[in-house]
Amino acid sequence: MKKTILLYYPRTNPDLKPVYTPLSLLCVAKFLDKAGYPIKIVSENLYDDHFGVLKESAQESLIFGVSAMTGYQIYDGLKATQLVKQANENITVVWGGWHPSIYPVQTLENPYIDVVVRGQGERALFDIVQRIETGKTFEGILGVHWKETGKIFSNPDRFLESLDDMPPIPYHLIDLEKCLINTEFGNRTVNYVSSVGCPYRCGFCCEMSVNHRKWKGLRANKVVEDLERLEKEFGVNGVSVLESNFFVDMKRAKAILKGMLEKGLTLKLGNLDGRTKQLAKADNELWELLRQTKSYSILTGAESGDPEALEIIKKDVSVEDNIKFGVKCQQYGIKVLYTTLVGLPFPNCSNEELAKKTDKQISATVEMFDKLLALDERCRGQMFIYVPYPGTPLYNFSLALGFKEPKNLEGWGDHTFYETNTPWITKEQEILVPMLSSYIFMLLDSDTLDMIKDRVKNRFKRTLFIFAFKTLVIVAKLRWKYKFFKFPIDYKIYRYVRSQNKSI
Ligand code: B12
Ligand code: SF4
Repeated sequence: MKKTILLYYPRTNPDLKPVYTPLSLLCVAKFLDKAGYPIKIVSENLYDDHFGVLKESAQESLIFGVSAMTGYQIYDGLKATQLVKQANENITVVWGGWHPSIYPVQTLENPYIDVVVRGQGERALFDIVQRIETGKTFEGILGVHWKETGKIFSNPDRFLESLDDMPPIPYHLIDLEKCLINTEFGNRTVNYVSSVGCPYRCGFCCEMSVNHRKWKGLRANKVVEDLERLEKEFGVNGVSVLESNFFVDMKRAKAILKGMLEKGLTLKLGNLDGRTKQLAKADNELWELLRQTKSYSILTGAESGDPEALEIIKKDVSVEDNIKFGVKCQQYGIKVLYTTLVGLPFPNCSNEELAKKTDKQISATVEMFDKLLALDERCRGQMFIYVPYPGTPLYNFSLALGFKEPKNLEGWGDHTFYETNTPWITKEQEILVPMLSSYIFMLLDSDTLDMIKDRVKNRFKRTLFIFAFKTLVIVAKLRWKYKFFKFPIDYKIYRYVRSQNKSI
């Protein structure tokens, strides 16, 4: 009998319980599931006592796979790995995902980790399992680093493989009901992925070093089949498409939308990721199809209202592209989630110069948002303080400017985007940016209240909550109108209330 493949999706945020579909693990299980291996995917939202489940399942499992982005997932993933290794010292521990892909050797230097998969994991994990079963080494499995008698070995990179030759995402492996979330576009929304990679070169993004500017999209008819299955089998009414760039192949994007119409699908797509310049130039057929399928929202990295910042990022879009795109979305009734970054690392600048540049980036971005958010009150702005992520072009600039790099895997577990890591950000900027992003912009988004009010279960408390929320919306609108962000007493009260009610 085949032994169990045990997979763990660690928590991403120290304060919030995960609610997501563990997409990366469902994907790496594709071939193993097809070949009949028993697979157990564990995450905090799937099991109440998730560490208890890991401990118990470790004994009968062949392999323990962990997925990790840089940051808190490493901390939580290491806790789980130690626990599993203590329960079964013969289990092979495999780490994959973005962080191990960038730092395979440092990841393997951790005594509990045996194998690292760089990049796409579907076929690599299947091959690893086969080799363990037949007692062979991992030599020749593309994209794999491994440890043997204390020495680290590596195989060449695995370049992106077509998704068309893979089995569909095996959603049946988890209790999907526990991963359905309430979004603006459906109270039974699930995460889905239809492509991998991105051909662009943004300086803060690790796509380039992990996927080498390649992109592969699942054939349109297969995407439509997946969507049909999600709607008919699982009763899904919203699909959050989580990938780097949905719109790289416009013909494919249109064929997916046409296919949805032909099949009469009613689920709504949301968070479709795309670039403002390409979308602003897209023909009306695409926009019409987005409207007809009632596609709800596009997520785009507008990045900045400051041309100097766009230049250093090598975003290859202009502020005008961002505005043109916003106007197009407004014409076709599509909500936009705009992400932006401030506090970028310009080489050879002092901390004072960088702080001044950051102020300029904040003002220019606020000015851009003034135009973009006025187009549609559902639009959501987001502004993050730049966090250096390894494997990105801007990372080396940050090191030269005094960013202190963690020296081992445990250290990367403390590297979070919730705290400022760069020395040039001032205390005022540290308060203003999150105030704009997670308070003012959140309140200006007219969808927010509907999306979160049901999280307050008690009817009386819900009525109070709605009243308080609407009052804060008035305050936020006034602050935004006059661009007055001083004396943030309202923001401090809001943060206090939130810290006491983490479910909201
Ligand atoms: C959804 C998402 C999130 C969600 C994750 C929750 C969830 N489960 O849905 C949330 C909102 C929490 C999130 C947060 C953040 N994210 Co994010 N996120 C993504 C996004 C858009 C999709 C992830 C996804 O599901 N992809 C689909 C799956 C199938 O792909 P995958 O995860 O890459 O998995 C494949 C391989 O990596 C590998 N693999 C993965 N795990 C494993 C495990 C094993 C055992 C094996 C063998 C292989 C393997 O095989 C898989 C199949 O081929 C990616 C971009 C992207 N294109 O992936 C960014 C991305 C992962 N996020 C990123 C960042 C920077 C963040 C944030 C830090 C910043 C921010 N401002 O948002 C935060 C904080 C997270 C933290 N560390 O605490 C970066 C990662 C940088 C890094 N060094 O880790 C990415 C790559 C975006 C980017 N291009 O810069 N994110
Ligand atoms: S930021 Fe977006 S557009 Fe730029 S390289 Fe990364 S995924 Fe591509």
